[in-house]
Amino acid sequence: PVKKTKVKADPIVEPAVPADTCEPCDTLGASLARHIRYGLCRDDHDPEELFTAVGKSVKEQMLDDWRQTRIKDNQYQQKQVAYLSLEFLMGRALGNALLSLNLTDEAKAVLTDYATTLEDIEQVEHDAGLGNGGLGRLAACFLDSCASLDLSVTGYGIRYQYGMFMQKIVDGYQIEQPDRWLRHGNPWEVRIAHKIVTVPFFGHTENYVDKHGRRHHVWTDTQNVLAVPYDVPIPGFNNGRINTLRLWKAEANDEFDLAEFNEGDYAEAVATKNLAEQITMVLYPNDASVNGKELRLRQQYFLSSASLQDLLARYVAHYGKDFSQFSQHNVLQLNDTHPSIAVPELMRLLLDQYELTWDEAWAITSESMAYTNHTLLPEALERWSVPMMKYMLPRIVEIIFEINSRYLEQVAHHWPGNIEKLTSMSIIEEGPEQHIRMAYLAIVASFSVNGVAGLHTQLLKDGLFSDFYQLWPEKFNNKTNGVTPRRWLAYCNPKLAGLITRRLGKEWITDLSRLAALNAFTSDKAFVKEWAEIKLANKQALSEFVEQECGVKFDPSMMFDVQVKRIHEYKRQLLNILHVIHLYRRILNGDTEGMVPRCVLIGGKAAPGYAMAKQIIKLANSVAHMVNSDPLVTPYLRMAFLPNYNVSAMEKICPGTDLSEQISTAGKEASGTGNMKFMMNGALTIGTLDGANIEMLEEVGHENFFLFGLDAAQVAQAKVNYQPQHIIAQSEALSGVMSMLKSGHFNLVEPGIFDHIIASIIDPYDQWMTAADFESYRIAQEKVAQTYLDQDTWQQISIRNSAASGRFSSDNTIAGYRDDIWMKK
Ligand code: B1H
Repeated sequence: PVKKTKVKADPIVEPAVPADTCEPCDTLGASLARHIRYGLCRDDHDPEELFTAVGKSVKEQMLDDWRQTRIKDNQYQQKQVAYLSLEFLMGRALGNALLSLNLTDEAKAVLTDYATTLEDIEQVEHDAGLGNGGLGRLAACFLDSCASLDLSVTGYGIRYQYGMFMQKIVDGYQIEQPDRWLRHGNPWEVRIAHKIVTVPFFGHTENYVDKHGRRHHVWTDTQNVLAVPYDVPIPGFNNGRINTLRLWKAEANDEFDLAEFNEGDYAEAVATKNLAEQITMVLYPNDASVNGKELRLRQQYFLSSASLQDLLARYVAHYGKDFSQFSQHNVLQLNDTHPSIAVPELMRLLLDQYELTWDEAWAITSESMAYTNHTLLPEALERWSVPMMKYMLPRIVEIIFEINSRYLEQVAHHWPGNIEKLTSMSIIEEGPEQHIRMAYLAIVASFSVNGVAGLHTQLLKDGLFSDFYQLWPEKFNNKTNGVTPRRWLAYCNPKLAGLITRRLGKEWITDLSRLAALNAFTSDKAFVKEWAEIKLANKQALSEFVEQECGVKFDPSMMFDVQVKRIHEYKRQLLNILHVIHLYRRILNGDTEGMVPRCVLIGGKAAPGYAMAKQIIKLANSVAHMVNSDPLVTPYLRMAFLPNYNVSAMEKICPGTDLSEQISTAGKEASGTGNMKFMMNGALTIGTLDGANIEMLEEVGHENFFLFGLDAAQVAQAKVNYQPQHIIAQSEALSGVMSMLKSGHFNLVEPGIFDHIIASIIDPYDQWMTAADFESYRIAQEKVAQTYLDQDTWQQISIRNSAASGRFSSDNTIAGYRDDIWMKK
């Protein structure tokens, strides 16, 4: 059957009657009482149920504003932005929602009636871990900033049944467990059954010429999957705007295999429907590396198609089928190439469903797509096999080839006679099997291509995408990442936020540049004292958390030295561990002169298939074990590996950190965002000239930042003739560390388990150049210790770091996206 879904112009009707004539929403207290009395159906309830009732009550407080926001935005008074992302690492929502709605005090008061505290209820909420790390958390910070800046931005993502896996540590090894975050339901989401769309897969294409001589394409015999939207409210900060995060769930449609059905295989026929629902079952847990699995491509297409159909239906409801205005009113921001299959999908919908011409469709597509690149690492660049894609999405492949052939004409025009350019710049990579280069597809179709920090964007222009930069310099721009000051200061560090507000007023919460005024207080003794006391109290709280999670006692009088992020060789947790071993050796040798007692915390998840990252976790745990079990060592040094690092853990960690470790090999970390959270909360940074560190250093000044290591250019240089063995031989400290590692001191009962790690350090092809930066890191760490000994100076530098963090508010970043990309023209 030739399937051609009729496009129904579904006018968006918001019946005025109910909301305008019924009683206004209950107070939070009344609403909670109602949920507990009528929502739980029984009198005994566990903490999860109480949390659910609280969440539903808080959601109710948003419903009127949510509706008003939706009605207003359906008028297209401002440009509509769709932020497409395979990841939204939201974390917990309760505390943040209360802060945004200015309901925190009311909630605290209400909960006293239930013999509990807001804090206890907040801890019950399961993190929404729908992301891997920085890229997913950035999307979450952006949603907060967009709503707070009163921008009409909808996040489109996937409602994974299982988010980022839970990490357990057993005998020092990472064990992955499923994250059943929806087990107790999700009070924030609303299933919107009347906005379900259908996403096609498989089948084949046919084309024919009609009596007017027009060629038509049909993609037929498809297997269709339902995409069901679940909406989550995104409240702006105290401004009445409630934006939407629309997460798609895959469900089977009601088309059964009738033959099977009638042959009596009823159960079999129904069971095959599970295949459809697999699409949104689980988040792929690879950070900064691709997983070429077919199911991942299905997720990407599912998200892209559902979101575009949604967007187009909404547009048609308001403007009818005149798409000439589309790009004036809509923009799609692609969070890396993961949703870049939206490019040919938008073409397909415009060509095949709405019957536009190629030129019309291409004008619309290329004027509405914008692409953000998040990494230069070759292992993270997506390439999809053409045969696989042909089988799964035949019509999409036809469109990609057509885009490519038209685009290559431009390349040929720009570089006449240069066949090599045609090959190297083609969207299709030739080889034993053809592949689609998704980044090239995204660049060709986008009017904006941005990197996520100054250095990163420069490296894109000079290296990875230099040909494209020559062809279309105007497309390229930088948008340095940021983090939301609501969650990452106001909410997670109430003590420090309170002090800042008492001195500066509360405007900093929506204008973080105001923190610069803190510099004036560095000579105010009482202020500095209070600043230090707050850090100490936060360290006390963090030490309780560490003891509970790791069973290791961190003494708040010691320096808290923290590295939490995904485990990856380029992030060089290994360098940190080598330094711990160095300190450990010094203590064993009685060389404790000038040493500052420190507690080193490392946390992060390794991709389940990343063997080296998993060995690094084991090494961290083994070293921690040796350090912590020697009473001669623990007065000077303690170490813990924190299991299951996630958003809510960071909310406890960053307020209590003295020293933030941002020690990636220069040129490898596109931006980093944890670095900014620590800085806002007054941590000092030890770091390389990489990613956004460079801009942090620019803001705070060299005297307030512990810089070390090769820069990106030097890394490229040093690679040519890298001799780690030689470097090790020249460093007494590193030689000592290496011999201790080799001696098996940390793996007495498991001989050989660290051989790969040792080999990687002495490998002349070690891309991450751990040995090259060791000495300079060690010296920078000595400077850290010296500085820490003078607590007055340390606290002043801490204040200066907070004061200089204003630029790294995601409000600032989003203002840039708004002005330079979304509202351009
Ligand atoms: C970042 C990723 C990423 N860059 C592939 N790339 C993924 C790549 O599931 N996958 O296939 C998942 C994630 N993530 C990070 O983005 C960068 O490493 C950080 O430096 C940066 O701060 C962050 C946000 O821009």
